[in-house]
Amino acid sequence: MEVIKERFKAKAEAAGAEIKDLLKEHGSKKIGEVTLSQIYQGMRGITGMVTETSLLDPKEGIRFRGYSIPELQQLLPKAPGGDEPLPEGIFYLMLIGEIPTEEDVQLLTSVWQRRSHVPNHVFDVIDAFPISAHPMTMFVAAIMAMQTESHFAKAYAKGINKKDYWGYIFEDSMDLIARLPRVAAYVYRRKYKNNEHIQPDGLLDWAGNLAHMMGYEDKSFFELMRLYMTIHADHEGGNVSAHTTHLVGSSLSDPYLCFAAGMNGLAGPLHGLANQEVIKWIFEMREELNTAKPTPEQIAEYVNNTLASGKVVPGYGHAVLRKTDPRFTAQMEFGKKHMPNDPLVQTVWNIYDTVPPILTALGKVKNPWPNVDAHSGALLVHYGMNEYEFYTVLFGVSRALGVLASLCWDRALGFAIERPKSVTTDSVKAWLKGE
Ligand code: CMX
Repeated sequence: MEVIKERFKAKAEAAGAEIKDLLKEHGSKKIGEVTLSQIYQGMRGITGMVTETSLLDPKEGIRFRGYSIPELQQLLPKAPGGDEPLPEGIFYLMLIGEIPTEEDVQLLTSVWQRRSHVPNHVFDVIDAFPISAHPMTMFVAAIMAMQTESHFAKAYAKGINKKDYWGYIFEDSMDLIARLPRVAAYVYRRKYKNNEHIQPDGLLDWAGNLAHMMGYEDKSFFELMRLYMTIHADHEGGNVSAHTTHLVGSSLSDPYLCFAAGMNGLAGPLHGLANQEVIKWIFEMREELNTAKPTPEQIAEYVNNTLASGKVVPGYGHAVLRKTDPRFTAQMEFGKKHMPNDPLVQTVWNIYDTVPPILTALGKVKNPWPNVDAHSGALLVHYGMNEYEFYTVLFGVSRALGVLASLCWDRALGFAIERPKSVTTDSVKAWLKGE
């Protein structure tokens, strides 16, 4: 681990020096303007923070350190005999800024295996919930329970130089990422599999082990988990889970507190919970229509009914993207390869043909195209994972890679506590009158 930590330190020091010079020369330049509408409408389009790990282009989709998802599917190391990238690789890329070698990825796999021990009290916390509790609630509570292990919190209490913050944040982030598959699998098996748990397999990679501990042994499910964990990892800095983690971190909360906060945001239906909403919505559609594969006409009618009842079509639309999400496309390719005849997967594709023109016709939806959540559930159901309330936990395990790599950068670059200005409508009215 020391090798990766040293590499990160060298990269962050060089970046820090570059940013210092950049601000010295250009610090007073304007990067944008803010309209009154924007501050009332979710700050959409306001450039207001730096996130080094990935950048979202409205037309092209996400790029991780400059690389698109199809490029990463080519370039990142794979498991032996596998076709999909190992998520260890995308974490390395986001943290260090370079495509990792096979050895770099193997090193991360073995470090995360070694650090994956979860203290018993964390399981006690999960066990204390009624079985009816939402898996995201158990997941977040377990993350909070693990905060007892924070190196940063302990060191800060003793007193540390601010130049050393990043090192503790780095160690906590590694521990937390290493532990998440065990925690997620425990939540899954507690809630859905009679509390019968499966021990980690010391020979498996991070995502493979998650699949194994959840109880799925099909090798193509391992591949799905590797792809899933790679493509959900990061989506630049302004989305709710990334921004929350970053914001909470700016007050020097440790990575456990920051990540738990971010996960509370991911649990909202307009963000990460949309993946469960999509499958719930399709299951309800099939039940109402009494068919496993509704026709395009039936889908169109169902979509119109959804809209008429004042609901959103889950899995469609995006605050920044203005085309089909490449994460949707990557999952569609996976579906074509592994399960082209699955009726649920085909329904997802029929919805893709049907929904965009309907949303476009509304005239107000800025992006009628599918996002990542429109596809993920159908792939999971194919392997028998019907428990859709659990899907956001999987999203969360993956999201840790991006938001925690970012948190390491935040502290290494010494970013300040976030404190944007807010106004009241009365103060806006006074400002408009020139008072
Ligand atoms: N179905 C119906 N209406 C939609 C819609 C959809 N899928 N997407 C947007 N709209 C509506 C909005 O509700 C809004 O309506 P009002 O003016 O009546 O309030 C109008 O279109 C304009 O919204 P927008 O500017 O296009 O979208 P926003 O940036 O405000 O919101 C998002 C983006 C994702 C919250 C929204 O598209 C949505 O609710 N989609 C469905 C939920 C979803 O799939 N979320 C997952 C996003 C990905 C993720 O974070 O995981």
